[in-house]
Parts: sequence; C-alpha cells; structure tokens
Amino acid sequence: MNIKNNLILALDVMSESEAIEICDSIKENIDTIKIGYPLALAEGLEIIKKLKDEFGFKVICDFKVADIDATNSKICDETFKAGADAIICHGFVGPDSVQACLDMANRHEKELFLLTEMSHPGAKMFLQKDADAIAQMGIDMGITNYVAPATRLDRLSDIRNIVGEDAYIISPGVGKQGGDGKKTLKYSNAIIVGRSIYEADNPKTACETLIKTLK
Ligand code: NUP
Repeated sequence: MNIKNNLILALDVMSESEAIEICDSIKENIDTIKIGYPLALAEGLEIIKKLKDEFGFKVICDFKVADIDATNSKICDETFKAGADAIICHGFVGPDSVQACLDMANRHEKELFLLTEMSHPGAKMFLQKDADAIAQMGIDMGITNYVAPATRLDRLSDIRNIVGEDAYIISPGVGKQGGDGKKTLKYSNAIIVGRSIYEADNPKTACETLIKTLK
C-alpha cells in the first residue's frame, strides 16, 4: 500500500457529518483513512463508500477480526463488499482464523493487516508474550502487512526484525498515546494517528505540523 506522507488518519469520530468535516480539512495531506467500530457502528458500513466516493481515500477497516475461521470469513466478506481496501485482523486467534481472513482478502483482491502487539499498556499483560510468535506466524503464512506499536520502539524494532524489510508495517500510538512519529518511522512504513488530529481545533494545521516533524 502506498500511503501519502506515511500518515493514516484514525477516524474514530461518532457521526458522518463530523467525519466529512474532518476529511474535508485534511484531504490534501492524507489519502488513507482507518475506520473502526466507533464510526462503523454509529453510521453503518455505508460510510466506507461515502469516504471513498467523496474524497478518493483508501479505507482500512480496523475490525480486529478475532473469531473462528468460518465467522472471520463472513466478517471479512461483508467488509470488503462494503468497499474496504484492507482489514485488520488479530493474530492471537491462530493460523486457521487468520487464514480465513487472508483467503477472503485474496478473493476480493484486497489487503489484510495482521495485528501483532498492541500499543496500549494492557498489551504487556498477555499479548506481548506472544507477539513475536504472531509475527512469525504471519511470515510463515505469507502475510505482507502488519500492525505494531509506536509506543514501544524496542518491540516495534523486534517485530520489524522478524517480518523483515520487505513487510509493510503500520503503527498506532503516536501523539495521544505518547509515541513519536519520526522515531516510529525508522521501523515502520506509516503511522496511524487519531485524536491528535481529529480532536485538534484545526485538524488541517495539526496534520501539517505533524507531517513537518516526520521529515
Ligand atoms: O494496538 C493498537 N493500538 C491502537 O491504538 C491497535 C490499534 N488498531 N489502535 C487504533 O489506532 C485505535 O483503536 C485507534 O483507532 C488508533 C489510535 O488512535 P489515537 O490514539 O491516535 O487517537
């Protein structure tokens, strides 16, 4: 995936009107939007096509798919049918569940991102222990896209070493969660930023200021 300015907006706002207003202000600086349960549950999956049609964005659906294989297939199928360019799935559920997501992404000729370790403090309790193995599983399965944390650069670096230079890593946790964008991009291909852009008084200025710090 080629992502403008190596910056993805996490659009966790709760209404279409807010989403459109923010997208309109940042559209010259950002071409890839991540939506998750907040906006999808508030406005339905139709929001994906609206964002694509109105702004030409690529849309990554952060649904952290984490069910049995049969259910994962259905979740991914509906998401790609709704127009998503990519979906994020959890890795801790194991290879059969992840394979179902990968198969559906391939069937739709769309992309799958495998979530390894999460960015929040709670990830240290369970997920961190298995994150390296999750990344290795992804490589063994031929997965090329990963999500890994901007909040722990040592762990991001470990995960980069496992998945290799050719893998594409996107990283949440810059800004509100404490991560540094420029340092993160040493290991990661793109950063995911939400609140520090969409909660700013002027999202366009926040975006431009952030982009300058990444160079
Ligand atoms: O490990 C993860 N951490 C994380 O914050 C995996 C994620 N997908 N996210 C998402 O990234 C989170 O749900 C939110 O949409 C975004 C970060 O937003 P913010 O902290 O910049 O507001």
